[in-house]
Amino acid sequence: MEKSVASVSEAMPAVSASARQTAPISGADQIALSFRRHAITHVYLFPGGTIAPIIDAIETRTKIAIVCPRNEQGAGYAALAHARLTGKPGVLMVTSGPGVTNAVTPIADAYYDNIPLVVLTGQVGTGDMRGSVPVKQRGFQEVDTIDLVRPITKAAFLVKDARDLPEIMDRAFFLAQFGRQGPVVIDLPMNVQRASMPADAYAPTRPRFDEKPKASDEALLRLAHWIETASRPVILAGGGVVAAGAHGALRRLAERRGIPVAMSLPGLGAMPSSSPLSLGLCGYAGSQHANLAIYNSDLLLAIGTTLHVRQTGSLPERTAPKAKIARIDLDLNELEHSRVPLDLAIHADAETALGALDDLLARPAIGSPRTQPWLAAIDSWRARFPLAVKRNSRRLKPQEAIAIADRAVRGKEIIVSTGVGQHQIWVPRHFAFDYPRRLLLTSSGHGTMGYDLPAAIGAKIARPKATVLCFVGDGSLQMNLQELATIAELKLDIKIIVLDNQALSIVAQFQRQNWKSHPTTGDKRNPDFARIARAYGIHSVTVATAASARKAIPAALKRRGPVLIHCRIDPKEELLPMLLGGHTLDDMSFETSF
Ligand SMILES: Cc1ncc(C[n+]2csc(CCOP(=O)(O)OP(=O)(O)O)c2C)c(N)n1
Repeated sequence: MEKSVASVSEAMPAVSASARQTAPISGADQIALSFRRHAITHVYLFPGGTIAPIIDAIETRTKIAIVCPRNEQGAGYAALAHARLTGKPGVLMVTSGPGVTNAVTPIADAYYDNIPLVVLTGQVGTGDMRGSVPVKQRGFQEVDTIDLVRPITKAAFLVKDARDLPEIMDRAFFLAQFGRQGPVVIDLPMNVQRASMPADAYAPTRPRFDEKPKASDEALLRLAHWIETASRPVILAGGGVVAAGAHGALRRLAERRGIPVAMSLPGLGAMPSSSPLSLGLCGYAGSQHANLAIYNSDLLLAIGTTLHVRQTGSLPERTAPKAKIARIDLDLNELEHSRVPLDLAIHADAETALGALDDLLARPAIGSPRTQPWLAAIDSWRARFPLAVKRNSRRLKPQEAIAIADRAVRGKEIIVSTGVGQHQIWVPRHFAFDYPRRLLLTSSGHGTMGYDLPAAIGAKIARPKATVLCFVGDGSLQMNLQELATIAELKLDIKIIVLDNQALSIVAQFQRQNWKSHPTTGDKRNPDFARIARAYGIHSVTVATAASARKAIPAALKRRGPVLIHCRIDPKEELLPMLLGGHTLDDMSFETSF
């Protein structure tokens, strides 16, 4: 990591009182100053001419660490992971034109998964911008950044006058963190970065974080009554529970009232996998017992979750047909436009609402007897529809590789990142999560292959002491394979477990299920990933059977430094059960499509 750290002393001209009146500073220096105001320790960037002034200001006049992956997407996902793990906005910097277009995907991820991110984009000088003239381009590498990112950001600013910079920077940091978190883009023309201005022209005012919305007493009372009288309650916990730090309040509620908890992908770990009340992942790739519980519930309480198609299936009105449905969310728009019809909408952040609810509820003994028959019914479904691995070939099963890794790292602080595909779902099914000791980083709303490796990089930089595991499919790995170079260069102790089925397998399965045809685009002849890792200077091993995996995976995970474990898994293993389109949650498919 040392290589990327700018270690020159922090001699910002603007902070010296004597220099204040006299020495003007540049727009780029103003940006570095605002990083300091917001206690930014790391910026993730890929360089280019139009952000060179800011890079110079950071490198030569601050102690901020610059992390420079191998392309903008890599920098973006690393910044997202850093933000998730520190709770503070990640900072991404990219150059104009191709730098911006490469960054669009991680910006979209930040938007859909509510991750605070401040993105500084270089831009050609204001005199070179095409403005409203009907030509494609005036400046070299000019692109309409603001128009490109507007629908996937909380706000996007084009700064035309350097004197506006400090205030816009403060607003960006405020907006990224306030309410439902997300990305903010600041587009910075070259001449604005280079303009000089008086250092003392800006007196920062501390933006006041507006109070969190507070649930109405009446709504909470109604919900408390429903909880006290329900016989078959289920909680569906989403990313909002994790983001609000409401996992403690959620666990108290579930344990005191004996309420089982199903989770969305971003909500995983809100209830520990080891708890008998955890139903794990629900929805299209959840378990049949979690989905049966939701479907048969008489009270469904959805907290901090969008209830989108991946959680409910394609028939939202029939998600929980026998239940009263209550929903707690920070985002009023989500409540007003809920996909699933609601009986009660509570506009509040998860922690505040659950705290207030706790005060209202009477205190029964742990594991309320009222729900005992319901928990027993769920347990019988759990036994009837296990997420077991079928031993039908000698080949290593992906589920086994994941379970072996899970056991090998018990007792440690674990951060797991994944790509997108079957492996992204096998991980929650076979690896135990328990937020914040064992947490999952994955691209949920945007579902982006290639999130895996760079997210692991940001995670290891943000939490150097944690064990970072990256479970990645062969397809996802190749989206940002170049980031092996960043891992090797920064000597990041990341363990990469490649679940190689020689296919873009989840899409191939989808094609077979729906069109009964052989999906040739899904078949991939892969390189030897272990040799590729070695070429980057990363230790690697290959396993192809369960017996070899049981020895080699724990041994490889014990090594210090980066390791790539190439698991050649059974290419015929499918993601089952799965909820198909047009089916309700009680009716998952268990049938192979081969
Ligand atoms: C950037 C991007 N392009 C395309 C897709 C569509 N897609 C989703 S999963 C997938 C295949 C993933 O393959 P792999 O990483 O090998 O995972 P597997 O399903 O084999 O576990 C594809 C093509 C996507 N999610 N992201």
